[in-house]
Amino acid sequence: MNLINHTGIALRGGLYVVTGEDFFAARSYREVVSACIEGGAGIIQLREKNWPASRIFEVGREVREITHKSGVLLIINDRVDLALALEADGVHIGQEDIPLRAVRKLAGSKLIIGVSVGTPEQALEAERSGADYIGVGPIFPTETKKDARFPRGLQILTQIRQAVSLPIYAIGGVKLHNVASVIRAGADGVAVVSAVVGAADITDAARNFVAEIDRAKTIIH
Ligand code: TZP
Ligand code: MG
Repeated sequence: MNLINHTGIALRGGLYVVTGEDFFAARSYREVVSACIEGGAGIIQLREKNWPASRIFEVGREVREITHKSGVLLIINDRVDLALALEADGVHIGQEDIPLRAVRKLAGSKLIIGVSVGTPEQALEAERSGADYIGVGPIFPTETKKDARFPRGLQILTQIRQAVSLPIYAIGGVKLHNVASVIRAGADGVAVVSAVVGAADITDAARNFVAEIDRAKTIIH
């Protein structure tokens, strides 16, 4: 895994929690994000597809404060402008967002840039264009992303692991029972929405994920 990225912040895999207020069951952003961090999440991605920028900024400021205090990375979904304005650690873009090279031009070395990929070709292109990590998926079926492509299965992780040296986060339908399989297939970490932020006990869920990732890694190495 290539740990040196544009910002100098090392990405070591582990638990990467992606938000979505729809799953919070009336709990606040503060409560949910704090619980994720207490459970050991190393990265929080603020992802609210249907919110106006003003609301993302407002909530983002609160999340920035919480993540900053605890040394957890904050990544903003889609919007490089909001990531810069919030002094987040990074931005996450998909294949249909502003192209990576253009985002890098705007962000320079201020932001980690993560890219969603679904094929080895997209992974190679992301690496060549200066991505700092990739999200690979959807690995398993998921109800969370309505426009998600077909599940790629574990073999895509192995193929992409062979193609690039970027840190890989597996996403899509990742649950406690299949975490070990995605790590074994080549992922460095897992990006999870519903199984963490939708859990009745978020701290406990995050803690279990972290333990399972660590366990899977010791078995491999
Ligand atoms: N990108 C690919 S699948 C997905 C995203 C954002 C949703 C993952 O959500 P869940 O609830 O962990 O399956
Ligand atoms: Mg996007």
